[in-house]
Amino acid sequence: MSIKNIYMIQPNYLYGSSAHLPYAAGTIIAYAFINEDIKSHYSLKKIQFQRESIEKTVREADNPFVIGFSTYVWNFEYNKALAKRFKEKYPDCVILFGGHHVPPGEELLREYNFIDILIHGEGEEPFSQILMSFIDNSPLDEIPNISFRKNGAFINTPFKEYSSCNYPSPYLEGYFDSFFTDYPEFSFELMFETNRGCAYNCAYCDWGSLRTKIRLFPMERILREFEWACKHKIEFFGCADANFGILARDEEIIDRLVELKRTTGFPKKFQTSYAKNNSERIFNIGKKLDENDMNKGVTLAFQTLSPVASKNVGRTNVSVKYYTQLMNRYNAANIPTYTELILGLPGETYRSFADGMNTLIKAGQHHSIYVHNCEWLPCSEMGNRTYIDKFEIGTTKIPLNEPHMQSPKGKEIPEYSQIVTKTFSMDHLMWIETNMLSYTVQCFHHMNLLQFFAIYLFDMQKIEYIDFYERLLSFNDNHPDTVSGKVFAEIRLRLKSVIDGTGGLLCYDDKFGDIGWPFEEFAFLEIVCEIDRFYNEIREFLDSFDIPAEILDDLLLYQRNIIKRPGRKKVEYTINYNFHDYFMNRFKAGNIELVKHKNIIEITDNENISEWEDYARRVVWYGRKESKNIYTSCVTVKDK
Ligand code: B12
Ligand code: SF4
Repeated sequence: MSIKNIYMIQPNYLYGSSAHLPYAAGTIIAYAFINEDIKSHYSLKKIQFQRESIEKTVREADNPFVIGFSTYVWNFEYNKALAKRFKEKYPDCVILFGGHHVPPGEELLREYNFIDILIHGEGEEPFSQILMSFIDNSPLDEIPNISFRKNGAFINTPFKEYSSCNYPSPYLEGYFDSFFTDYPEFSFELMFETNRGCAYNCAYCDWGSLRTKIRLFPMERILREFEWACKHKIEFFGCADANFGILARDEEIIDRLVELKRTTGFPKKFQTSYAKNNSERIFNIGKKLDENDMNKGVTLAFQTLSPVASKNVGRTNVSVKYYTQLMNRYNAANIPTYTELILGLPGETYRSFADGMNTLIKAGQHHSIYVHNCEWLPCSEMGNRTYIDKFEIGTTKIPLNEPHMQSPKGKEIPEYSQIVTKTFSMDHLMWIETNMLSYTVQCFHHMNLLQFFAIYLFDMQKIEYIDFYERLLSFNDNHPDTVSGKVFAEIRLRLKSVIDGTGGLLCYDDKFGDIGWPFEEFAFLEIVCEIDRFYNEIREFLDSFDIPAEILDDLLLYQRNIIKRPGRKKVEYTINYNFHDYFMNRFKAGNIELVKHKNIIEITDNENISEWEDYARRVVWYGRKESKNIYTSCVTVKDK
C-alpha cells in the first residue's frame, strides 16, 4: 500500500518577526489523524505558514496527493496561484479549498478548474470524511457542506450544523513542536479557542451568516494548551472566540493566564473579541488583565449608532445610557477601552456617523475609537445578491487592507480587500467626507493632538466635540500649506483614488518602518515630525474660538508638551491653571474643577525612544489603545 502525502497551506504575512501559528490547518489535521485508517494511509508532509516562493514550494513537494488550502481574504490570490501550479505539475493531486474566503455554492469551482473540492464552514469533519472516501472509494455525495464536480455537473451537498466540539488540539498533538526549532528566527503567536460559534447574526460578518450555536471546548484542553504555549515561551495569546466573557468560566480562564504570567513570565499579552453585552464579568476580566499588564484594551463594541444601520445589519447594541455608565466605570478604574465603528453600513449617513462619534466622546470615550471601513466578505449576509440589491451596496477593490503588515515586496502576489464605498444612504462623495471627519477625530482627539482644547471647549462653552472637529476639518481644507492641511489634503486624494479603483487605505514611509499605516496614524506621525510648526500654525484655528488669551497660551503650552515625541528626556514649564490634574481627572470621570493655580509641570521621559521607527511602533501602533501618545505617569506637578 502506498502512503498518500498531504500538504496543508495556510500562508500569512509576517508582522516583523512575529507569525501566527497556522491553527486552522493544524486543527483539521489533528482531527483527521486521530482516525487509525487515515493514520495508516496518509502522511502529513508539511503545514506551510509563510508566503514562500511558489516555484520552490512546488519543486520541493514530494508527490502530493491531497493539498488543503486554508483560504482567507489575506491569502486568496496566493493560494490560487500555488494551487494552479501544483495542479499543472501534479494533475492527479486533489486540491481542496476551505476557510472563510470560500463563498457558498460552487462558484469557485466554476471559475477555477484547478480546484477539486470546496469545504464550506468548519473543516474538521468534512476533511476527515474526504480523506476516508479516498481510502474506501465511498462517494463524496454523502459528506455535508462541500461542493465538487461529478460527471461534468456541480454538486453542492446539504448544510449540516455540527453539534460537538470534541476535536483534539493541534498544539497538544505536537503538530507545531518542530516549528520552534525549524524556524528559530520567528516569534510565534498562539491562537486558541475556548468555544466555537456565535449566536448573533451581523450582516457584515462571516459568522453571522452561519448562525451557529455556541459549543464549548473542554476546559482541560484549554488549560493544557496554555501550558504548552508557556513552555514554548509564546508571548502573545489571541483567543478566536466571537464573544469572550459570555460564559462564567471565561473568568477562570483569565485567572489561569494571570497565574501563568506570574509564574512563567508568559503570556505577556492577551487579546480577544469580547461579548457584546459587556457585563460585570468582562469588567473583572479587563481589570485583572490590566493589573497584570496583559491588556490590549477592552472593546466596548458599537459598530454603528445609527438605528437604521443597526437594523439593516441585524446588530443590537447596548444603550447609550448603559455605555456611558460602563465608560465611567472603566475610566474610573483606569482600564483602557476602545470602541470600534464600521463606516459604510447601509442606512448610515455622514450626519448619523458624525453624531455617533460625538455621542461616544460625550459618553467618555476619550481613549480610542477605531473606525474600520466596512469590508465586503463573500460568506457574510452582505455578500449575497439579494442583500446587495436591496441596500444598493457598491464596493471597491483595494490592496489588502491590513494595517501594520509588512509592505508588499515587488514580486509578491498582491492580495485584495473589497471595501463598501456606496450604499443606498451614502454616495461616494459622502463616503469620502465621512472618512475625512473620522480620520480627523481619530488623529486629533483620540491620538490627542488637540484633545485638550476639544474637552476644554466642551466643558466651558458647550461646544460639541463634533462641531470642533468639523471646523478643524474645514480649517485644514482651507490651509493646505500647513503641516496638518497638507497631510489631510493627501488623505483626501488617496480616498478619491480608492473610489477610482487606483488606491488603497494604507500609507508607507520607510522612516516609520517597513509596514503599512492607516491614515489616522500616518497623519499623526507626519504631524509629530513637525510638531512645533504644527502648534504654531494651528494657533490661528484656536484663535477662532472665544478662549481667554491667558488660558489659550497656557493650554497650548500644556497640549504641545504632553504629546510624546522621540528623543525627549526632560521638559519643565510653568502654567497658571491646574490643567494636568483637571484633564487626568476628567479621563477618570472625576469632577475636579479647572482653577487658576500656578504650577510647574515636569516631564521626565525614561522610555529612551530616539528613533522614529521605534516611536511609530511602540507609541502609535502598540500604544494607541492605551493612549501612550501622551505622557501620563512620568508627569509631576509641583506648586509654584
Ligand atoms: C484570530 C483572527 C484574526 C487574527 C489572526 C488571523 C490569522 N492570520 O491567523 C488577526 C487579529 C491578526 C486578524 C486580522 C484580520 N482579520 Co481576522 N479573524 C480572526 C478570527 C477572530 C479567528 C480566526 C481563527 O483562527 N479561528 C479559529 C479557526 C479554527 O477557525 P476558522 O479560521 O474558521 O477555520 C475553520 C474553517 O474556516 C475551516 N477551514 C479553514 N481552513 C481550512 C482549510 C481546509 C483545507 C479545510 C478543509 C477547512 C478549512 O476549518 C476550520 C476549522 O473548523 C476570525 C473570526 C472567527 N471567529 O473565525 C477573524 C476573520 C478570520 N478575520 C477576518 C478579517 C477580514 C481580518 C482582517 C483582514 C481584518 C482587517 N481588515 O484588518 C485582518 C487580516 C489578517 C491577516 N493578514 O492575517 C475575517 C476573514 C474573512 C475572510 N473572508 O477571509 C474573519 C472571518 C472575521 C469576520 N468576522 O468576518 N484576524
Ligand atoms: S460580528 Fe461578532 S457578534 Fe456579529 S456575527 Fe460576527 S462574530 Fe458574531
